Amino acid sequence: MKITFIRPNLFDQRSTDAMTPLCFAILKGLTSEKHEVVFHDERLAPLPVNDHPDLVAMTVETYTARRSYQIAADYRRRGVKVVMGGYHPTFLPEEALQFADAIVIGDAEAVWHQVLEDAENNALSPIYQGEEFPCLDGIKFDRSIFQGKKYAPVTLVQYGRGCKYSCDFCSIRAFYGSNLRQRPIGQVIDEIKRHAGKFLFLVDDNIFVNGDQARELFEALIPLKKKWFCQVSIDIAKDPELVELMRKSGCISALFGFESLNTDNLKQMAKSWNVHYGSYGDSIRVIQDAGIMIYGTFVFGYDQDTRDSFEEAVDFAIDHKFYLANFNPLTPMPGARLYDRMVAEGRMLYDRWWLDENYRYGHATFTPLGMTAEELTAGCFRARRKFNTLSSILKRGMAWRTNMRDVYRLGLYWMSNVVSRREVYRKQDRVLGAEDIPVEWLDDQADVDPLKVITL
Ligand code: B12
Ligand code: SF4
Repeated sequence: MKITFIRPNLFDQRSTDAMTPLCFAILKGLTSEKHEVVFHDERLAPLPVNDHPDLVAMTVETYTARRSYQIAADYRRRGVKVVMGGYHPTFLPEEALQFADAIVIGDAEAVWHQVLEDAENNALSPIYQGEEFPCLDGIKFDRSIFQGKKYAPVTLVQYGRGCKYSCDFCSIRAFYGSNLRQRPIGQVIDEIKRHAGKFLFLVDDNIFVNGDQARELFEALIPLKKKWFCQVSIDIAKDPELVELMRKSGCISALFGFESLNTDNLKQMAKSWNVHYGSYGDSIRVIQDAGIMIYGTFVFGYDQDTRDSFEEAVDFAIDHKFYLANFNPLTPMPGARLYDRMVAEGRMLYDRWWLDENYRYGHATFTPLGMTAEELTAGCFRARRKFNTLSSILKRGMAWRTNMRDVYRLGLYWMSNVVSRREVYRKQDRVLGAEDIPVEWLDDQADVDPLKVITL
């Protein structure tokens, strides 16, 4: 079969910060050599016109759902079968099935061979779902499909899946539940030795799932002399020795979800543990003393937030000389507990914001209690702009222990801040998907009753 893999963008436009989508390295690794595979990443180049493979496989996230459905509709109009997988079809299978011939729920590893066999026999089932979470031992990443494409010069590597925490807004917990899986460390190290350049992004949802495993991973990374980034829960700061080991193993920056400076908000989102082992100030000190640059993320719109919360958070991030920071309106994602609560409380502004032609990227999707939805949108955009002003970049840059510690950090600091500043303006206020495709396409393409509930 001829198979086209597609990574849709949020909008019908190119991005400047695209990274290799690991799910396609996995799918390629699972696909027999007898099939001819072509891969298109819409963030890098426009999709080909009149492509006519036997099967299209797309990865779909909530923010890319509208664009994915538009692309799928175009292929299906020409009689090409489309299979979708990833977060969004997993959470909303009945919606995705209006636009795909088949969907894969959850991880691909256990079912992809069956999808291919059924597609070859022209006998696709609507839904594929593995019986349990597949073991990650032996997983093969075939990165050959990324060759010749202009991705950011960083190698994405996955050690494990899932998170030990359960924040109410989070898609990870909704996707993996309490399941935590790690690959054998030897396999991760071999893969890095074979494929990675100088910079790695360990894409685990939380690299600090448990202290012993993190220690073992960091120790194994030391001899490789790589520079790496990750996402980690801030409770790692309770163990300064482990943080020091993290730095020694090459970690130069880590993303921490601070989310809010208000403890009642943290409680509401089930993230009180953020300040359980030490105040933010104490944790930041441990991390920055070790030389790790902090990428802090904040959300606004929980019940205790007011119009003053934005300024407070952005000043906090600038004063603590964060390497990068993001200030997002809290956005209820289907599948997450927060979404169900907002729907139950009648606070959502759209039926399905991710498909709505009136929704704009960066805008509030629900009515907060402490301000209006417009104030929430404006406050986040203001905070992002303030954090990315030249004076803020210069002020934050003057940090000898972290952002100016060595040539790698300094280079990364400036490059990332320039990109971040540009991205703030590029995405804000944009309609998701291609703007010139009218909203009626949703009804036109629906060949399944949207209200039909599929029993999984
Ligand atoms: C690294 C990363 C990024 C990187 C880019 C990564 C890249 N390659 O381009 C950056 C930082 C740029 C980024 C940006 C964004 N991201 Co991001 N990102 C991630 C992260 C941490 C890892 C992705 C990864 O490599 N996963 C490893 C692969 C192997 O897992 P996977 O993609 O889930 O694939 C498996 C299954 O899902 C399934 N599968 C997936 N697709 C398909 C397709 C088919 C056909 C099949 C059969 C199976 C299948 O099989 C795979 C193997 O088992 C994920 C969290 C996560 N754990 O996935 C968030 C995540 C995907 N991102 C998320 C979001 C929201 C975004 C942004 C929209 C944020 C924003 N507000 O701007 C942007 C979008 C940018 C864009 N242009 O699209 C959310 C999506 C939530 C949702 N419900 O859709 C996630 C889940 C984070 C979270 N905590 O909620 N992201
Ligand atoms: S710590 Fe991060 S990955 Fe874990 S549940 Fe909370 S938001 Fe999700």
